[in-house]
Amino acid sequence: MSTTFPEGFLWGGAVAANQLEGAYLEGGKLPSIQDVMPRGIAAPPTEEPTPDNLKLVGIDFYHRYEADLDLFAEMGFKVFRFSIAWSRIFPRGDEETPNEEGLAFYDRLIDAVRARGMEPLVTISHYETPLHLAKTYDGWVDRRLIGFYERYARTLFERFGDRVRYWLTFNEINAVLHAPLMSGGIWTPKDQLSKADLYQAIHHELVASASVTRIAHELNPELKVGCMIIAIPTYPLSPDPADVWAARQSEHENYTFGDVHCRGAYPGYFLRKLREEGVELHITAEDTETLRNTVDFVSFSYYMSVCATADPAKQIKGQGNIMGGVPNPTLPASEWGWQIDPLGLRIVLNDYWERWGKPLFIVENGLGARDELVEVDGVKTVIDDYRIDYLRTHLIQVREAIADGVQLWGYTWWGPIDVVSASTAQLSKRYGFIYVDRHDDGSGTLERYRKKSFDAYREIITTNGAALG
Ligand code: BGP
Repeated sequence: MSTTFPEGFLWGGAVAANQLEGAYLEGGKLPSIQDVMPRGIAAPPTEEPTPDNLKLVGIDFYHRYEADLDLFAEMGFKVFRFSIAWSRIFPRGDEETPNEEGLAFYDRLIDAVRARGMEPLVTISHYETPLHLAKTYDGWVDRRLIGFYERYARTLFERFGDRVRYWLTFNEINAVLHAPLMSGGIWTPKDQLSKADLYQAIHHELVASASVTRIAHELNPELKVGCMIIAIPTYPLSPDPADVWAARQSEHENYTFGDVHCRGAYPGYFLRKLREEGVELHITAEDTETLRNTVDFVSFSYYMSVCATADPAKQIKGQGNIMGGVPNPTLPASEWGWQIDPLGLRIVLNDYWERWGKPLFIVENGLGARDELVEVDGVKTVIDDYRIDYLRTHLIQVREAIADGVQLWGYTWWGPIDVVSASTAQLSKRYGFIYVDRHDDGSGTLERYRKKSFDAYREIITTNGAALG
């Protein structure tokens, strides 16, 4: 069967500053929340950065990006998604003027990306709120974050808007429901955080997202601004209508974010939930007006699906899955308990397209696995057939969805080079087509090696998907 990927489809890879740059205090940068999260979301943060935190060095992308971009170009990337570390631009977050050294670093990075024929796709905030904003303001619980974020985003649009067309406002914005510190910079421990504060923080982020969408369009109508959500299709555990409704309610939790971004107002089911939980959000008339600035496209990450049930006896939480949900008895799982469901990606693509009618962009998809570096004909590599299989089976479903009529702009694999994991802060949870010699104990040379999947992805890209067969 011949390829059905459209001409100009944006193939590529995605990373986040805090997971690969390292250089956590260079160029005027101050710590972000990630620099005090040595165990990811598996343990509370530390007061100060500690040497066991792998993110302080990352994979040293800050100093090695030229060579890494060469490898991405060798695979044929048409797009490279990365984030800008807020704490490089506004080190504390609440300054009046940006840090020129930070801006200059991203000038160089963006130019290097474009020089290799790749389109930059920039995440403005990817789980890396400046630490000062978290500790002093309790992150997005405080309304003043809207103003700080607007200033930060405007600075980026003004500086880079001539070279960066695609922007994402918040990585996986719905993750704040489950990981308030990582996602919302909220310093109050999760078990002490009130529903009212959590929803108020969500409201502030949604207003900020809409506001900078407007700013971007005012500055340059050519800019394309998207939201970014975790797509996690939720299936009923049984055909019992009560389970079907439980699944729908869980989908609603995540739909809320896309509904506001695409329709410009809160959906009725969310307002009902607030009423029932006794939460009264502080929404100004100006907020309501601002929310009307809807996004140009919807981007999402997709790793797995889950199930839901109304039966309390069957409410088992899947291992390693940050969004909760009951494991699906019909699916295999990764070593970290993330269930593998290629068809779920076709389901999500159809669902989002039908629901919102906006162009879609898959900005994360991938498999975290333990890899073994071996030598084949004198060359060090990893025989990662499991990763190739994940890639191929998911892309085949993407192709099906495109044939179903879904408008999809592109696909960026998560972590095309091994990076530090967001949820566990390990390096042993590898996603890359490129192996990085660095380990959980901090040892390693940081050398890079092409895995078997490197060639597989290159072939898929260079044939615009025809190599999928
Ligand atoms: C998403 C994040 C990424 C990334 C990915 C894989 O939730 O946006 O930052 O890390 O998941 O997750 P992990 O690194 O926890 O395996």
